[in-house]
Amino acid sequence: MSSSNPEIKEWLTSKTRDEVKEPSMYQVLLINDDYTTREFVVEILMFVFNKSAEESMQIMLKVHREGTGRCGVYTYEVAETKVDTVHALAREKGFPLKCTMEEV
Ligand code: TYC
Repeated sequence: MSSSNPEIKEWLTSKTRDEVKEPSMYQVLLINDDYTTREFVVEILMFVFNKSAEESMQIMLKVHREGTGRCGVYTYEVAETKVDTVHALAREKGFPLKCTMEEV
């Protein structure tokens, strides 16, 4: 901060505050259902959410047992794209798989 003028100093400070504000983050959740196959859910977790085979299996089983589970945390646009991709791939295969996003 080089200015000694308090007004300029305040303007520079508030400008800096605005610029460093972190983006809101969103968790993407898978929802359990009785029709989507376990194999398809594992494939979704591996190829859409970049999880290992082992982690995908663990997340799928958690969703299967508890009703929902977190696939990842992303910025708004990335989370929205992942949700749309899951729904598009599921629709293509005739599965009712649902996915949601919520701010964390
Ligand atoms: N419950 C499904 C079955 O038994 C598997 C499943 C897991 C479906 C997770 C959806 O998000 C899901 N075939």
